[in-house]
Amino acid sequence: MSEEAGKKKKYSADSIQALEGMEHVRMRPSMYIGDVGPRGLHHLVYEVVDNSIDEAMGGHCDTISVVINEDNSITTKDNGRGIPVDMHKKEGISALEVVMTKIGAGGKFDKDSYKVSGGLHGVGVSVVNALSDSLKATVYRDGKIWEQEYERGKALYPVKSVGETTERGTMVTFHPDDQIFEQTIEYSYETLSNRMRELSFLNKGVTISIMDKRQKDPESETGYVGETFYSDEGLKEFVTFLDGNREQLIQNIISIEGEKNGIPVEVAMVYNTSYTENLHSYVNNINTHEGGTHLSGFRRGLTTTLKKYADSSGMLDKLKFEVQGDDFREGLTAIVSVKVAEPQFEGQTKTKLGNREVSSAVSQAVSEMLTDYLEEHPDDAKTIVQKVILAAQARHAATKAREMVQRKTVMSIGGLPGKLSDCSEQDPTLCEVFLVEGDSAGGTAKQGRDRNFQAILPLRGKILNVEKAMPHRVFENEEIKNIYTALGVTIGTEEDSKALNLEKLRYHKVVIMCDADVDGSHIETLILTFFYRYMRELIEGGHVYIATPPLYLVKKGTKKQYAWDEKERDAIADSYNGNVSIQRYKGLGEMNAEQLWDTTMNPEFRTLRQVSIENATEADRIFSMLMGDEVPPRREFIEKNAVYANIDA
Ligand code: 0RA
Repeated sequence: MSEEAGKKKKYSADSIQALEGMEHVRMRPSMYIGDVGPRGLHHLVYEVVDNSIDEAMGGHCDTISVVINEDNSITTKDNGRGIPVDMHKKEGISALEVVMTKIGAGGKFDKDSYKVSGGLHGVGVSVVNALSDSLKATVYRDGKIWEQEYERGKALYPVKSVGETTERGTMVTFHPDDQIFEQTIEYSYETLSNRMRELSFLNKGVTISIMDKRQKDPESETGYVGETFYSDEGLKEFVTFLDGNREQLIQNIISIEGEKNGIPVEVAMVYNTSYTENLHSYVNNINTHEGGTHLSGFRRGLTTTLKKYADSSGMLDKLKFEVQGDDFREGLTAIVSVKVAEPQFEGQTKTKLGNREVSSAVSQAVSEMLTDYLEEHPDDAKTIVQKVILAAQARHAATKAREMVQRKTVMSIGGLPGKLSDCSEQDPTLCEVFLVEGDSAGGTAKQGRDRNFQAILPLRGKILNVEKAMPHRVFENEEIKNIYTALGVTIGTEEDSKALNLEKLRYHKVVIMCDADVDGSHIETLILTFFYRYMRELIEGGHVYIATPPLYLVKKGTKKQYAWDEKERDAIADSYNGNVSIQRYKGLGEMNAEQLWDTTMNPEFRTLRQVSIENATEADRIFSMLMGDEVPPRREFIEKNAVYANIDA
């Protein structure tokens, strides 16, 4: 601590830059802590505690305490390594001062020790410092006690040693600035203690205590209101805590803790006798209220595993309808917690995990743990499958009632949908129907077709995503009702309300014709998903096809040729010796009736792709995996499973 002069110079030069950052935090606090109401106020505590949790996760700390002082200042203390106090090479000041006064210094300087507890928080202790009218940092490290104080983020003096110690750790006392938190600086004991309890479940083995010096409690050891949380079994105990008032259906809480593809995954789950699904998910200790990839991975793992078990157990044999994803989650309480190095948060409240890779990690972990559990606990396995069957039956009964009503209106009122332009041929084996996206393209197709054997059914915009909808909603959907009626298929027997009767199928080719763009492929996917879930027999029977409109028209003088991809386009342009005009078709609507007939509908020249289900179980897995997910992977699946064949050649 010599060379006072040189240090001072450097110190003040650096502090200009630092203060700019700190000033920005004070100018735009919401950017850093969400808001300046009670939420943001409590966020300050979480931010500091997150750093302590970080130490705990690294195995350096096992005790954290939080005290609400009489004046609503907060004191946190941990027995971690202590914030380093040595000279920071680049900044020329104590590392402690860097951590406390530099925005974005975060905590860790070495990139290797990635900060996982941060996530939504993780803006750094310096933000807390900037938003406090006073803060004092005390570090117990290398046998000494070090100290520095700040006001609104400005250091009052260089870091100094104030004594000796055998302890290790960090203590921070801060008082929120009422110039920033104008509404209130009053901390809620409930809010903070709930969060500390949650953190203790999420980080087993760490003792987290909270004490409120504003409230006396003669009964307690400390004389104040307070609690100490410690969880030996982590999420298992969390589930027990959540399900405290419910009746457990199986013997144990099923749990897993492990790493998959470098992603730490922890799951605990149990079934109870209720009918509700109770799922909670966390990323880096942050509650992801909107779910995300980890949760969808969990659902997928659960469904796949239970379904596989149920199928092989033979218990579903007598069941005449399919068991659905929801059926597996009735009465389920589960917590999924993952640690992700670079979490991407999406959604309205930025609490939805977007990282794709997490989904398969969680799903794999759940599959493995559940498979083992079911094998080792056959009684529980049976109980779960029975519960699933009951759930499916209850859902089925409710739906069936609705379907009966629908069937009357859909099937027996008779007549074909008004929007259908039918063909004149009576032999279904010779007939084709084109399902066309949008009314205008439908009009073009109607003009361009051969009305002898080609029928057109325009569909309005995006059809219902049946993966997300309850079955009764599906049967209520106008476009879907039209498809049923136009095709002439009937659904439902006494035993199986979804079974499809193809005897009266009016067209043996059902052709999906959509724009060759993103929207078009989305609609194509939605229609295929509907066929897959509700008319699988139609696909299995080889009746479903995808039309392939061209992407380009290459013209030179009177010569013209269509191209279905860039390579073909360039080849044609080359063969015309350049100087061509190229039209890019963005949609079917850009083609006239003749062009549409020539390229896409005329059996002599068109290329249809036949949709097949090569591997039904794999298809099922993929479709269910994509429940509620975005389109691209689904499209990939379809692309892979659509057999590319010029069936008319
Ligand atoms: C920077 C680097 C290291 C630890 C910390 C900050 C740290 C920050 C806080 C805030 C509250 N408690 C904390 N504990 C640690 C790494 C220390 C090392 O490498 O020795």
